[in-house]
Amino acid sequence: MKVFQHVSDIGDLKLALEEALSIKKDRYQYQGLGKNKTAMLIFFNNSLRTRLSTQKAAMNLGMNVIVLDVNQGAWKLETERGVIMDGDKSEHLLEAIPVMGCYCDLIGVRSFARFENRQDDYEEKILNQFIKYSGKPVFFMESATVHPLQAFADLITIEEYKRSARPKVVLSWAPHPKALPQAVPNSFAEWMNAADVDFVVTHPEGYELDPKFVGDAKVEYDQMKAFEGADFIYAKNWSCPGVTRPEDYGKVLSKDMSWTVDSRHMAVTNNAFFMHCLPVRRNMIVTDDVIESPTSIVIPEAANREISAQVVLKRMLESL
Ligand code: AN0
Ligand code: CP
Repeated sequence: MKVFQHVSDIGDLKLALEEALSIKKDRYQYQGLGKNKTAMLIFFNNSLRTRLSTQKAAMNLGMNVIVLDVNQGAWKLETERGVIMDGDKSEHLLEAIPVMGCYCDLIGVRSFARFENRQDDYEEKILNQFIKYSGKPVFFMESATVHPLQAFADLITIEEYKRSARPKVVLSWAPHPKALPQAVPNSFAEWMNAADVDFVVTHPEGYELDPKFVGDAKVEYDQMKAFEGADFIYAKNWSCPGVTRPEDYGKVLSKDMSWTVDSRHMAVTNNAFFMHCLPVRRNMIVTDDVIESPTSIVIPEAANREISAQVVLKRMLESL
């Protein structure tokens, strides 16, 4: 695997899940694979889980790890070509990327949507430059439009907790004070569409996800109706994807607190498990009692980030 961006990059999902569960049983079984290999993790944005779980996964494989917070100590980077660099940016991405590539065997990059220009974000302008100029396999650690390590961990979690062959999984928009990217819901939708689940998306009007990711998944605008009989509730805020009105891209269109997942919502489900990628704002996205309830699986879900990262790194190491 040279790029990990879309669900299609992982190949057969059943095989990937089997591999994940086998690694979870013995996460040190491939310790020799990463000997004298270096993973470089580049962060343009904050992280807790991605940073720690990916480092842990690399160490489980016997790799060395280098982590760079671009905004803490590195030179400020220009990303546009053709700019006269007489401002505060000291270095261009076009030099920085191949230099980073010199010091490692695999590169992971986190670079969120900037919300300046929908086309730039949806064309993955930053990550594509890493693919093009680093000379190394690149895995996405949340880009402008996708968060595949999260979606893979979510799928592993659903596989572990499901009580029926084809569970009903509901992705629900929930309110948040600030504009958040669409990467998590985009990838979740893409992966759920590829998995053996009954997938439903619910959100207020105007929050329609890009068809490239949501495909022909069922969209139900009535949140309570969507929740009926659900086996898994996956809550997440996202800002306007700008599908129907491009001028609204990245805007907060609603802060409707009736969409906060609470016990009234959970009561109509099939005793559903509650999921969220974290970090989560309590009593905005979900109430204290729901996230603290016995059916909340947000911690095991986060734990599976180590496993999804390890499958991806293992496959990249195997194809070096
Ligand atoms: C980010 C997001 O919504 O994309 C990261 C989630 C994994 N969340 C925040 O910035 C709060
Ligand atoms: N879920 C997730 O990616 O968390 P971090 O932003 O803390 O890495």
